[in-house]
Formats: sequence, structure tokens, C-alpha cells
Amino acid sequence: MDEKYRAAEIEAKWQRRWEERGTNRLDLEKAERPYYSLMMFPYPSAEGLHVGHAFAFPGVDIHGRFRRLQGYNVFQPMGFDAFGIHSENYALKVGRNPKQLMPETIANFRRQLHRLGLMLNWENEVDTTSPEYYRWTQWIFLKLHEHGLAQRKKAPVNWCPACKTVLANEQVIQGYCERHPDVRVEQRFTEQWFFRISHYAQRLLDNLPKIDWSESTKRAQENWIGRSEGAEIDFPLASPVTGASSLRVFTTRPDTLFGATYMVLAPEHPLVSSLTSGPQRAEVDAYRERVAKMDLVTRKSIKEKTGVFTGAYALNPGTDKRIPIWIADYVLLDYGTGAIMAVPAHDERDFEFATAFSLPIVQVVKPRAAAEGGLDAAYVAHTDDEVLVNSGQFTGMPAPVGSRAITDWLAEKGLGGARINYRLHDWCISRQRYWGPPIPIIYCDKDGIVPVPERDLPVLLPDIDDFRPDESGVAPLGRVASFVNATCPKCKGPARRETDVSDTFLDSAWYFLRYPSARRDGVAIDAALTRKWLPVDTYIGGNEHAVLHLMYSRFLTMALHDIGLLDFEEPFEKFRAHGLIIKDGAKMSKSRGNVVNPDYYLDQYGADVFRLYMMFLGPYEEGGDFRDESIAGTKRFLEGVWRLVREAELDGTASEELKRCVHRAIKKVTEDLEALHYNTAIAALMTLTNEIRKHGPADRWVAETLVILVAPFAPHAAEELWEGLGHGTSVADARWPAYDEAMITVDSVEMAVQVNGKVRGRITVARDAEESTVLALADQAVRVHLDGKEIRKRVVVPGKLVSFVVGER
Ligand code: ANZ
Ligand code: ZN
Repeated sequence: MDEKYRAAEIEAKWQRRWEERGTNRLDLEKAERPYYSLMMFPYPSAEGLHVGHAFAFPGVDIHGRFRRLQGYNVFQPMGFDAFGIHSENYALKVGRNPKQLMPETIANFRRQLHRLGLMLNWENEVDTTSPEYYRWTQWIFLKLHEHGLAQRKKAPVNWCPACKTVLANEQVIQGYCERHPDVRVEQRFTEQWFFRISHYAQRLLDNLPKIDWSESTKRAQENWIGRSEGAEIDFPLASPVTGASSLRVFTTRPDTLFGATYMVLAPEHPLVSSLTSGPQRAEVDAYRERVAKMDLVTRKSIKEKTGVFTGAYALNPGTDKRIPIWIADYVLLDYGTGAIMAVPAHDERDFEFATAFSLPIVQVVKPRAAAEGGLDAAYVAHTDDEVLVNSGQFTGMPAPVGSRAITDWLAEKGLGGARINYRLHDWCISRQRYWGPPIPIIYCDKDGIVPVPERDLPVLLPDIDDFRPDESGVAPLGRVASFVNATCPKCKGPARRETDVSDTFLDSAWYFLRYPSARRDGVAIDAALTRKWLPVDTYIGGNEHAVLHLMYSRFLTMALHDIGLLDFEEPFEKFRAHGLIIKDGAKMSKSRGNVVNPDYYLDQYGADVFRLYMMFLGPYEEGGDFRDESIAGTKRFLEGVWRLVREAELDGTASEELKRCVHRAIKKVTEDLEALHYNTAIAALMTLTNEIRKHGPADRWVAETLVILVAPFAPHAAEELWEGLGHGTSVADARWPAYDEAMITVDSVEMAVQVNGKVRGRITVARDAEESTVLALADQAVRVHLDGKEIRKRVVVPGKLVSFVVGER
């Protein structure tokens, strides 16, 4: 047998074998220990796989392979999130129809994914653009509609002038379009389809402590949901107008009621027109027009306070004083009630506004010490140690007590009550674009909004030549008469089809539910398979999806649970966010010109070395800097494993010392894989190869153990070695080795790692570890202090200390 490690040959051979032998095929119905390992399915871009994928996917694959070696039947499916603006824009750019283009880009992606050596259940592949898939996406829309969770309503929405469609709030990044980082999003006030995710705000929040997710992801969701406790208060109008005798506000500080010296409505508030008095009208209208053109983020970030008096007054229910009603851009229509009581002494924005327009400022809360000493305190932040002043019968109460007392008192008088408010808004799912599943709705003059009957699904996306979006706010399908004209399912009269398509995030909000049932025709989700395989055991993906995909998936799962289609309400029991790969200190992007194409490395080194290398770049959950200097070292490591296994004395017996080293390695690699600490697991394997060199040669047990421990990372090489050791079955079906605690003596030392004289980390190593191992571990432990610097000197004081001297490059 050839003794040299030849990556290209071995990898092609094993990828063929896996295919032929069905190594990665799984009988979902018969599987006894189901384990669902999910990776975020990619959007197949024309450029193909990038290094971010090459970091993310192998990281999940290693976990899945580890679980399989532990005896689980691991289901690790893959699919393509191929609808959406991204693909459509690319098709527009190259002047082709996405329907023809997409199969080509998917084929390219599939080829690249194969090269990475991922253990995937391709039989269960899904493609969101296939009618077999999107008929069920439409079906889900119908189910939500049937249960009152899909609503058509008029609302202020984000409009991207470049995409020429509305966007969900989650797709607007600091006022700019997610896809067009230099295009400001505008506001439009139009009818759109919404899913009532806001209905689930409290449950989405309450479940967070119950799920095992990365903390950073949970915090992002918590902030996005944005729960605020406070009160709604009605302020009677000094003179009632048509349609209203009072104005309702939301406040988180009912304790400051007596300090409300004026009110502010959002310029779009429906009562503005009736409240405005004759002389003020021209000024109010001009201001409203100006604000209508502004996007939300600009509005939120404007420092300078502007506004206009409406001419109307309300009565502060605490003081009974007349207070003026203004409109201003710092009050937003879609938060709370779209109106506020302004308390300039205690709210910074109100303070700036009152100062700009010379409105009265009355302090009603003071620190206890100041209140008792009669001092006049300046503006201070709200603390528990504050008491109410100038607040009628509530004067003297501690602020939190005052809050409750005032809320109760108002409730008794029928002027409001306690109220919880959420920042999370309903999910706008309609898009005025072509490349998506048509929303299955028909409009009839007689019957109004009529859902397409289930038996008529899918509503096929027609082939059209001109699929360009335009300014009109009407989707391209609106120009296709044969699509638009329909028959009303109820009265059989002439009717019109909805021409908007749904958001791509709806496709991806349920793909994991579809995977096990991917080959079932008559149902979206097969009940028995779903019960067996879901919820997902481990989901790993990027944290950029913390509030988009991950929130939508949770919502949809909850909704389908309530509708009676699922018996669980959280889709992902465990979620881990992986880090990002950066290059030269910056996120990879085409505009920066620092994109790395994995194909080059796969050609040069093969998938196994590349996988190992990517996982050794840094902690999986933190990511790392792509420096290809060290890839040669990774290659040498794998060649070392190769040689040590080939040179093993299979009939011999390893030394006691070596056995101890192997037990230690098993323990370390097992624990690290469990925690996704891949870089340190690889470091431990490096240590082990050094130890085999020192205390070797390996016997059969040592060689086999090494092969199995390496297998999740370098599956092809492991297969070849495993076969060379005389096995006729895949190493993927071997058993993960157990270690003997008694063999793991404390023959290790802790060493400090210094960078420029400061201790930056500690490592635990075998007392007799090789210097190169110690250095590799040390480098990992303090990598944040080494990144981007030049290492001028390395010193190892055995058993004590590693010291790096670094400088700027
Ligand atoms: C009086 C007050 C006094 C307030 C005070 C704050 C401090 P969070 O915590 O984010 O929920 N507010 C309410 N609706 C608004 C809207 N549509 N646009 C702009 N601002 C709005 O913020 C709640 C507070 O934000 C509310 O409590 C209200 O100002 C303001 F010392 O009421 B407060
Ligand atoms: Zn009808």
C-alpha cells in the first residue's frame, strides 16, 4: 500500500464510496436514536461557496459526526434558500430569468458542498423555489390566515427605493437597506400583509430561559422584543373634537404624571387633523408633509428638536391644568399609542424640546436626600431612592410606590391603567417583487379577501420575461393579466389575485420542519416523522440571524403549535452561534477585495487539511483571522497522523506512558467536541501525535483511537487509514473510544502565557509536552493579543511560563 498521504486521490475515492455504499443515508422511520443536527441552509449565490460557509458547515459536520460516533442516528440535511431579492437582483444584473439561473447556481453549490466532505442526507434536500416546497409555504400562510394570524392592514412600512419593495423592520439596518448599505430606507403608508408576531411577544420572551441557546443570541432577541412596563393614561381634551374626548399616552413613568406640562403626538397620529385649530393648520400641514418624507432612523437619530403647536389643549389629570398639544418627529406613530405626556424635568428629549420652545419644566421627583434637605437638585437619573414632590396627595412617596399609586388612582377614575408595551412589531411579509411564492389570496368585489382553497395550491409563479420591480408599489405580477385575473372561489365571479409574493424569511422559517418530510407529497409535515425527529437537537449558525430567521422560526413554530399542527413550541432546543472569519482584521466582503475562495485551498490541500485548518483558526464560537501562513503546519500535522498510523506495530503493545497519553487525549477531545471547542481539540490531537513519537510506536488500540478521534475533522483520511487497519466498514460507524479515569494521572502542569511581560492566559499541558505543542497551545490561549502583531520572540520556560514578545508589523 502506498505510504504517502495523497489528499486528492483519497478524497475522491471516499466521496465515491460514501455515495455507493450509502454511508450517509438514513432510514428516518427505523432510526433508533434520532439526533437532528441542523446547519443553516445557504442562499445559493452565483459566486458559490465562500470561506464563511467553509467555516460554518464543517463546524456543524464535526459535531454531527461526533454524535454519530457516539451511537446516534444523525440526521444532517441540506437545502437551498433560493428565493429572494438577492438571487433576483443577480438575475436582473446578468439579464436572465432566475428560474433558469437558479438550477445552475444550485448545481455549483452542491458540487462545492460535496467537496467539503460533509456528512449530509441529500435524499432530504429541499429547495424553497420548487413548487413542491412552496405549495406548503403557501399552505402555511393559509393556516395562519385561517387562525387570524395573517392580516392585511395599512401601516407605516419601510420602502427601499433600490429594491423597490417594502422591507421588514428586521431588514433595515440603521436606516439603510440590508442589501443596499448606502440606500436609505423611506417610509410608506400602505396596505401590506402582516403576521401577528407581536401577539407572541411575551411568550417569545418567557421561553428564552427555557432554551439552551448562546447567551448573545438570547440577549439580542430580548432587546428586539423590547418589553416595557408602564401605564396608559387618558388625558381629557380641554374641548372635545369629533371622534375623541381624550388623548391616550403610553408612559413608563406614571410617577411623573404631575410633571407633564405638555403633550406630543406623532405627526401621523389620526387625531392631529381634528385637533388642529384654524390658524395653526398651514404650519401643521407643512410640518407633517416634511416628516412624511423622513425614514424612521433619521427620525430617531435627529438631535435638534422640531415641532408645531396644534392649537389644542388637554387637561393633566393630576394637576387639572391646561397643557398644550404639539406634534413632533421624535414621537413615533407605531410605538405605544403614538402620543406622549411630556415631562421635561425627567426626560431628556422632552427637556430639549421644552427648552427649544420655552415650555414649562416642573420637577416632580427628587433624590430622597435632596427632598428632605429641601435642596434643588438638577436633572438626575431615576433611582429607587427617589421620592415624589409637587405631586398632590402622592407627594413624599418613594418613586416606585408612587408609580403604582398613581396608576391605581387613574384606573379608579377610568383614566387608564397598567400596561406592558413591546417594541416587537408585526412581521410584514408581503414583497412587491417577482422571485418568491405568490401569496395565495384572491380579491373579489363581492366577497372581499378570499383565501385560495387548499386544493388549488400551489399558486404557481408564472414564467415572465419582464420581472423588473418598479416604483409604483405594485408587484411585477400585477402586469401579468393572465395571472391577475381569477375566479372567486366563493361566488365564481370575476376576481383578482394578490400579486405580492411572500418574504424569503417565510421560506426559511419552516424549512427545518420540512426536512424529515421532504419526500412526502400529501402533507407539509408528516406527523409521525415530526414527532420522532423534532424539535431540532442542535442548531448551529450565524448570529446575524439572531432577530430575523431565529425569531421568525420560533414564532412560526409557536403558531403552528397553537393551530394544533405541532406538539412542541420551540423549534431548536440548543442553538449555538458560530463566529465570523475575518481577513486582515475586516469582515470578508467583495467590496473590500479580501474574499477568499475555498476552491483554491481545496485544490491545493484537500478538504481534510482545509477543515482542520479552518477549525484551528480560532474558537468556533468566536471565529478567527484567515492567515494562510499556518495551513502548511496543519498539513504537516495530518501527514504526521498518517505516518504514525501506518508505522504502528499492530501486534505490539504500547508503553504504559503512551497509553496514559491516549486516555488523556480521549478525555480532552471528547469534552472539547461536546463544547464545540474544536481548536483546542485539535491542539490536543497535535499533542498526542508528539507523544506517540516520543513514547511510541503505536499499537492497534492507539492507532485506531487516533483515527477515530481525527475522523470528525478529517473524514476522508480517517476512512483510508481505517481501511488500512483492516476494517471493511466506515469509520463513521466505529464507536467513540472511552477513557479510563484511573489512567489520567495529574502529570500535567499549568503554565502562564505572557505577551510583552503581561500574563494574558494560562494553559494546562503534560509535564513532558514538546515545546512546539506548548507553543501551539499558548498561541491559541492568547491569540487576541497576537492577532495582527508580529511575534519577535518566543521563550518557553518548561513547566512554568511561555513568553511572547510582539510588535507592530
Ligand atoms: C413620560 C416620561 C417621563 C417618560 C420620564 C420617560 C421618562 P421605553 O422605555 O423605550 O418603552 N414614548 C412613549 N411612546 C412614544 C412614542 N410613540 N414615540 C416616542 N417616545 C415615546 O420608552 C417609553 C417612554 O418613551 C415613555 O415614557 C414615553 O416617555 C416615551 F421621565 O413618558 B415617558
Ligand atoms: Zn366573490
